[in-house]
Amino acid sequence: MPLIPKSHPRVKSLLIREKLVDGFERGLVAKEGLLAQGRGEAFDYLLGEKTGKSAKHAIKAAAAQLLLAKMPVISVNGNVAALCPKQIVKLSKQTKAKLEVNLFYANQKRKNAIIKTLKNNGAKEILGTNYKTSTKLSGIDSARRIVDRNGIFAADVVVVPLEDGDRTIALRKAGKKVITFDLNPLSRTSQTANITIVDNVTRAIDLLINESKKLSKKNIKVLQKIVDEFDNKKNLAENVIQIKNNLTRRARIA
Ligand code: PTJ
Repeated sequence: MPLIPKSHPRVKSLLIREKLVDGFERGLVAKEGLLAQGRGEAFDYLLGEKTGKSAKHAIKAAAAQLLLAKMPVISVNGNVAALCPKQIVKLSKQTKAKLEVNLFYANQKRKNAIIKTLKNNGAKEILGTNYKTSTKLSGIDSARRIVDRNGIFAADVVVVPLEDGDRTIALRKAGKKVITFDLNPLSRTSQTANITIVDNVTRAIDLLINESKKLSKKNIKVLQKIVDEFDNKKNLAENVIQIKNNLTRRARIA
């Protein structure tokens, strides 16, 4: 019998870790994905392991941006497939976004395992698997440059959760709006995306699904106003202040 209730943030964090390790054992997650999880956990701890006001603000802007999109695409990597496959599929249905598997550490076996997981969770069409429709996105050195001509390449809005390196800048240069989930407000991806949700994807994704559902009743003008009024740099700075305040509070307690 656990001494701490399951709803306690520390227990939740351990459950998320277990999901990722399980995903690694099932061949979904790259070895490096375990390191990414560790980095994320550290930032989650500093953020207080809860969805802050700034994250909620970014979630609202992201929902509006997705609903305004003509062709939104959600890019799926190993960590996301292990942590929240059901919700990723639900978000794609709610916002009419396509799903495309796009890996940094490219590996066909892992790609197949991710596709199987997404299908088991209700996905119908998954892009990123057909070499006949694949093309290259310029400005990226990694395997992430291989994208689907009918997916990320043609998209106007791309969701890139738990992202590394230089892809966000390349997507922006290609004229796309980029939404990311990243617990590190200082990462290159966070700093270069149009909308950065600084929260654990496992918490924020349900909120994004709900917000998209709520905002789907609003007209284009209202949605555009939400997007136009959102300032990512300001929002990121607020997240950094949240970390600073948490640290100060914890240091006082200690
Ligand atoms: O499956 P692949 O081959 O595409 O590889 C995926 C990983 C995640 C290994 C790859 O994209 C990578 O190496 O990413 P990075 O450079 O470690 O960046 C991941 C970012 O996501 C870091 O800033 C982490 O803090 C953040 N992060 C980790 N876990 C979570 C998270 N953000 C939100 N929710 C999380 N659960």
